[in-house]
Amino acid sequence: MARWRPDMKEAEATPESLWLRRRDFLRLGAAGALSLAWPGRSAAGGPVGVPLPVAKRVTLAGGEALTPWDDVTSYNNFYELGTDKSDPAVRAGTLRPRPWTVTIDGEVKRPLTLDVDALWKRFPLEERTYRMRCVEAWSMVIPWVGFPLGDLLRQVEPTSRAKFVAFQTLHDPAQLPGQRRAVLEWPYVEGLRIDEASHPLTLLAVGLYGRVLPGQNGAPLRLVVPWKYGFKGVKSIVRITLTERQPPTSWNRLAPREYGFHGNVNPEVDHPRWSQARERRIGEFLKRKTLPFNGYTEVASLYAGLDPKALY
Ligand SMILES: Nc1nc2c(c(=O)[nH]1)N[C@H]1C(S)=C(S)[C@@H](COP(=O)(O)O)O[C@H]1N2
Ligand SMILES: [Mo]
Repeated sequence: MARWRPDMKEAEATPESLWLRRRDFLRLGAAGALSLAWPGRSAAGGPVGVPLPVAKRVTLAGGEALTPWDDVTSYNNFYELGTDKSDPAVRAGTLRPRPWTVTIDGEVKRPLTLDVDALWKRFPLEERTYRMRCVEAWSMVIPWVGFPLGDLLRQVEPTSRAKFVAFQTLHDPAQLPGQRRAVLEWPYVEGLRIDEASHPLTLLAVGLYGRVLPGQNGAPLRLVVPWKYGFKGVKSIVRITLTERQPPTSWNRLAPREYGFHGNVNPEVDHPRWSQARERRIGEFLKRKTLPFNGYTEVASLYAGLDPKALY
């Protein structure tokens, strides 16, 4: 099978599963047809890849300018594809995000195992433009395409014992050669409390800029939690497990003094080795102030009574 590239023509990529069929157009109506036309501007450096049917657009970044496609897809953290920011874009060709199976299991009444394209087709896709803040004090504004994780959780019907949601990245050193080195314990794992996972801002993303996710950004399915540091946004997910106990998380396991379970953006709590008060927006020269919860203060009620240090 040909190596999967984000700029593949529909006909070269996994057939059928990625094609927009006539009934998708009919279901989506005018909004769907418009969204297909929109990302089609193919100016140099613009979005490439298979278009996704976006049913709705929501901008939640206070009118701040989008980070260009080129930056979003060439300055990445994805240690399974190398530890330099430029590595993932160069090496993403080893990752084969189609076909791809995702399992949702654990404390649920209706566990699911299905193809990733069958999964997203259960939900109307939304474009959500979010500020994203990495723990390393850089940030971007990214138009993700995905659906609320809460919508999926409702379909699998959590049991009364479900308190947390655990996520797992693919473990396959042939596709993710960085897993041959023990920089982290593999596979990469992350977790949320179930109330965080069900919050309407929490997305499972399958695309950005209207196109399918490139490998370096966590194809075919990744988590996006805009009020938390970027490390919570686990990429290339194969399994989502609802649990009674708090699951282990990769960066917390490696350096518990530096990375908490919550990972909420908090300008007042410094990382032990640097300040979190300011950030460099990729593409800008002067640093800007970091906002509490990355500006998404509507989530503060989730943490009432919790020590702000524990937020990190
Ligand atoms: N599997 C996996 N997921 C991961 C990482 C990683 O190394 N491996 N890095 C995290 C970190 S630290 C950040 S900042 C974001 C970066 O996402 P982006 O490259 O799409 O901007 O991915 C997160 N998800
Ligand atoms: Mo990060």
